[in-house]
Amino acid sequence: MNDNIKVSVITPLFPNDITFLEKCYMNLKKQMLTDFEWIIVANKELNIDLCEFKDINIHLIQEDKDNSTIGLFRNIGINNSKGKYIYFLDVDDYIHEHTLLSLYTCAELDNDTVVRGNINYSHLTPANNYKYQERVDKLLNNKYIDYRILDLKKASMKCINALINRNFLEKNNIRFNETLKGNPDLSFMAEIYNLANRVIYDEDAMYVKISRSDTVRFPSVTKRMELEIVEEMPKLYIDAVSKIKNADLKVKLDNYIVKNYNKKSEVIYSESDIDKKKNSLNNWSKAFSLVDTDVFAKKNKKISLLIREYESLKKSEIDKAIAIAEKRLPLRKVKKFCKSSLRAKARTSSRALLNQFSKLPISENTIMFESFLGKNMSDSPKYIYKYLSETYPGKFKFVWVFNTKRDDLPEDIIQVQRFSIKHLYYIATSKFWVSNMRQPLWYPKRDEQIFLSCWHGTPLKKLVFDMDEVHSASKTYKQDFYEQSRKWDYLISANRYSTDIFKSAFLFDNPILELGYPRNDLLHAPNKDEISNKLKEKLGIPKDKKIVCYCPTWRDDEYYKPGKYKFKLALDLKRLREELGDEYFFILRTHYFIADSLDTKGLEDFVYNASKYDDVTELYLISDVLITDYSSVFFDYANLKRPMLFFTYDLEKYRDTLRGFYLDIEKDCPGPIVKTNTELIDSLKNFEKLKDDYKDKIDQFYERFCYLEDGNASKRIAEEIIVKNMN
Ligand code: C2G
Repeated sequence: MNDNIKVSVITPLFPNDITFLEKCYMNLKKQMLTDFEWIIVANKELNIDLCEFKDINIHLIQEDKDNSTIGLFRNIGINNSKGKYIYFLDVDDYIHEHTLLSLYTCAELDNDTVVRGNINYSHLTPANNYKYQERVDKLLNNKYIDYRILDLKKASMKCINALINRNFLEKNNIRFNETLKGNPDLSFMAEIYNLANRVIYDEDAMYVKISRSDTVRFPSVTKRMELEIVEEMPKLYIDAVSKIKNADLKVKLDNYIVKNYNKKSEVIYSESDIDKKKNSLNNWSKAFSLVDTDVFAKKNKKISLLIREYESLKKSEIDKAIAIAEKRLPLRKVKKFCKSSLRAKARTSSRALLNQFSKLPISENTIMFESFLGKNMSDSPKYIYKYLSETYPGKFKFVWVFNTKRDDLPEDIIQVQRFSIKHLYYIATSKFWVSNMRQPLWYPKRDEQIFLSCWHGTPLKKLVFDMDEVHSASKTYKQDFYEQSRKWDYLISANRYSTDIFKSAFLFDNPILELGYPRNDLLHAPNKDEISNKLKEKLGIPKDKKIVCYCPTWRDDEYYKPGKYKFKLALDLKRLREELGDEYFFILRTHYFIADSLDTKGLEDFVYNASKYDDVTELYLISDVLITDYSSVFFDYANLKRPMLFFTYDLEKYRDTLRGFYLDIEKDCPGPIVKTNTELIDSLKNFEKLKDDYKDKIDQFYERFCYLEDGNASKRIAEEIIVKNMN
């Protein structure tokens, strides 16, 4: 043992883990405990470049091993470690700055063999350490660290965030089971707990187990080996039981195997090959022969079928267990359906109905349109519909999906209520889907159908697989997106910049139609001024003032629930009216995710709330200046070559924590970045100067992003994808 190395931190590294290495290094670099070594164990063929990682003592071990397992790599780490204590850290997880020092300090108090810290589960890396300032202060001032003795019945069986005395492992020759493909922690920790005279618990030594946001490209070992891990559970349990005598631990292990059999039943019995299924059940039978009978009864006293299943397995009556499971599992599904929410019930029923409708013939001339999840009739779907309706009257059946019934639609539209039976019918039988958003995961798409995805903007904000962490409400955003976008046959792009981003951000490899945005055709209409005047009359917008259109985006971390986001207006409307009311009139429009409504009472002579107005393109047309923040609206508004302002009062947070951008907005955006109402008022008070200052930048911006827009994008895309493909 090398005296000045207090802890050996061991990290197994597999090919999908490389992307997390630097972040893990940065995390360890911040540790308050400094004299530790970081042992990284990987396969020989993995190309690992550590030359930038200079600030900590790293020991990279690369072995030429076939079917390397987590257990094997951790054992190699232990065999090559020099620290007094061993500590396991998974490369994609996070430990607070004080964690190692806190555990080490606790262990050294009474020279204990095992100290466990706390484990928190999250999909986000903690932004700071504030919560543990008191613990940090105690450590800095060598004050007593309070800990408690851990009740083994409550002890975590994970090896992460446990500081283990290395001599204790050597003396008892404790190592991981290297043959197990999944996580071998159970038997390793069971043996340690069984032999240790006590286990202490340091609640403030926090370890954050981070769920990977990108399991498509970087699935963890447990994600990749899901089926093998279930298959191995009986072996892992039997291995663990063979290493212990402690009664509390035996109860814990029994609960583990019984709970997992129940939880993974669908997986276990889904094996179609009967011999494989019986072989797997034989392993469960061997495991159950070791389980104390009363554990079954206690665990699932209500589910008599399940207990009979256990008992059959315990007596190795495999056929009988299968027969019982074939009754129990469908019953469990029905019970789950009955207990599920109305929404979940609707989804299950919809899937069943869709399966029936999918047996019907495809309707070759039917096009199903949807914009912003049924919220309105707008965006590129609207302009593709408009082109086809005007050019080919009577040729197509136009189905539009809305959340609420409308009475202002053109004659040739069939409207359906989103998720109604009629809607399900058209999902299953329409030849074409034209939508600008992701469709629900449960939509089945038939090979004969063509999904034209319009998407909804040239991106400024980092998207999907280009994002690091996901702060928005949906934690499975990346894998959901990947699954949904595999059903898109075509994706529209307004420019080369978007095409390149969509390929990387969406991992999209179907055809991208770089033909301009149909939704911007209106901005190039030959009679756009006449249309603008008519719109102002329709909306009661004054013609004798300059019109400002304020279109902010949403904030990923400010939400009530998925799809329902908060918005706090940062514009001081009263002050703006005082200072600009003679010259300007404001149109306000919140993003379609925003659930909050704007309070414009008493300001009707200065403000029009257009948040519910269908088509933002029409609002661009009647506006002399756009104000936005990080919304993609400005790429479209740039088609008009009119001035715009960027009211980015939360720029640091939005850019540096929430999303990140593809552009340097301070350098690339064709308008001033303003942070306060005062700055905004000053810019608008100097409107002519604003126009002159940014004229060149607006022209350059137009050349870079609007060069394909000529008022005929709808035509090009409708002809290419719909007219040509209609049989
Ligand atoms: N939008 C709108 N009103 C707003 C904001 C946005 O009508 N106040 C519409 C615009 O058509 C805009 C689109 O919604 O182009 C997307 O809005 P963003 O604010 O850009 O945000 P998001 O929905 O996250 O889409 O590639 C585009 C990105 O995916 C951004």
